[in-house]
Amino acid sequence: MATGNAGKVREIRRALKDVTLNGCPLEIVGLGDIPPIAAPIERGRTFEENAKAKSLYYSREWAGLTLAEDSGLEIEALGGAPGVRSARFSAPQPDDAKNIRKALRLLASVPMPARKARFVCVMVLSERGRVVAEFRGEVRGRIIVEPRGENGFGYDPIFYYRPLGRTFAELPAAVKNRVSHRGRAVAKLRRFLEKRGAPSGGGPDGARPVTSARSRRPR
Ligand code: ITT
Repeated sequence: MATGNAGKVREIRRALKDVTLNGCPLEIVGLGDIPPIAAPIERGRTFEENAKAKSLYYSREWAGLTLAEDSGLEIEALGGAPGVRSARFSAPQPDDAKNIRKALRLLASVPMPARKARFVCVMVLSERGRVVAEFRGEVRGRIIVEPRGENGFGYDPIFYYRPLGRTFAELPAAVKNRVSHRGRAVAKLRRFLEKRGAPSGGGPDGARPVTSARSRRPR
C-alpha cells in the first residue's frame, strides 16, 4: 500500500484480511514497513489524478501489486473544500486536530441543514508502472459543531452519519468499514482481487475497466 497514513493501512488490511490470490494469502505492507522511498508531491486537482500518480510512482519501485488511494472530505458550504487538500488543510504544519478546528471555524455561521459533506475515496491498483484498475467510493453525511468519538482518524469526529446516528469516530472500525467511502471502494477492490485470483480469471466486477490508453506504460 503506497501510503504513509497508518489509519488507511489499518482499515484496508482489515477489509482484505481473508482474501487470497490463487490460494495464497495476501500480505499487505505499507510504506512504513519497507525501506524509505522519497514521497512524490501531490499536485493533482482530483482524487483520481493523485491516486493514479501515487500508485504509478510507487509501483515502479515495488515488484508486487501497488495500491494507492487518495481520499478526502468535500464540504458543500465550502465549495467542496478541503477536497484534495484534506490532509494539509491547516498547512504549514497540519494535523488532524488543526484540520478539524479550521473546518469548524469556517462553518461557524452555517446552520445544520446546510452542513452537508461527503467523504470520497479513489483507489488505483498498479503493477510495474501500469494501472491495473480503479475503484471509487463515497459516503454522505453532515459536519457537526463539536468533535465526538475517539475511533478512526482525520475528520471522523466531526462527520455525522445519519443512518447510524453517530459520527464515524463513534463507530467501531468494522462498522465504519461497512459504510465508509474507503469500505465501499475496497469492497470493489476485493471483488476484483477475488476474480483475478480465480483459476478462470474473469473481468472485474465494479472496477472501472482500464483502457489501452490508461494502461500504456508511462514515460
Ligand atoms: P497518503 O497520501 O500517504 O496516502 P494522506 O493522509 O496524505 O496519506 P490523502 O492525501 O489521501 O492521504 O489525504 C487524505 C486525508 O483525508 C486524510 O489525511 C484525512 O484528513 C482525510 N480522510 C480521508 N479518509 C478519511 C476517513 O476515513 N476518516 C477521516 N478522515 C479521512
